Amino acid sequence: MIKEKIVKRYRMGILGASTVALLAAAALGSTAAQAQSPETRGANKTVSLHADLTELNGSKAFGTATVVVRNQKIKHVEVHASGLTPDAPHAQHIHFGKKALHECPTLAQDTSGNGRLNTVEGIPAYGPVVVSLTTTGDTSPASVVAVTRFPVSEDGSYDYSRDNIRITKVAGTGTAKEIAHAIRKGEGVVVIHGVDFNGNGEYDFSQGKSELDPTLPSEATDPAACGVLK
Ligand SMILES: [Cu+2]
Repeated sequence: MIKEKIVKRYRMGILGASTVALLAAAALGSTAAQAQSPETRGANKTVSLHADLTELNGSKAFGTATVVVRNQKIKHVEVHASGLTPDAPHAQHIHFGKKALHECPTLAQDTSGNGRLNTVEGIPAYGPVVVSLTTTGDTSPASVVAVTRFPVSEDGSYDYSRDNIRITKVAGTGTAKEIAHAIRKGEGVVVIHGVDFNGNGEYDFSQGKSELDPTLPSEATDPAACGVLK
């Protein structure tokens, strides 16, 4: 009789423990589905991503970016930025590289040792341009320095939004499908460019020519803010 009771208690104990385990598993499952970790959401076709943009090159710029990716299209993108060089155009892109770190660079990537990061020095961290976030017209990497079609910072701020940007194939980086998948996985990086290093109120050649386009000052293309789309 005593033995039976002990066995019964033992069985109940096992049952109790396994019930708790099942409930815990169910709770974990639903949390994972809601949170959509970067690993699991690559399988989904529509994903919303967010980036907190923080300064590069001591620009004091900051902001946020939101991107909704569906299949090979950016259904919607918003960038809100402040603290930028005022009344100047700011090139902005989504960067991604297969071999990149999918991170924002630091001054450790200043390979030239001149104390500032240019756009090319940031490529090991954020990769090449895959989408140009222009206000009108082409949005491919071909528009990387289309300065007349990027947002202008009224008093250092701007609010940008655009719908239905088709992601394109980028030679040496991937197909549209691969790039869209990488962005959904959390490997895309938003970069805003344009830093008035000498504070004279305009982009000038005080820091030399842009490595992207020698007709432009380096100040016009050096990275000012950056954030990883997660
Ligand atoms: Cu860029």
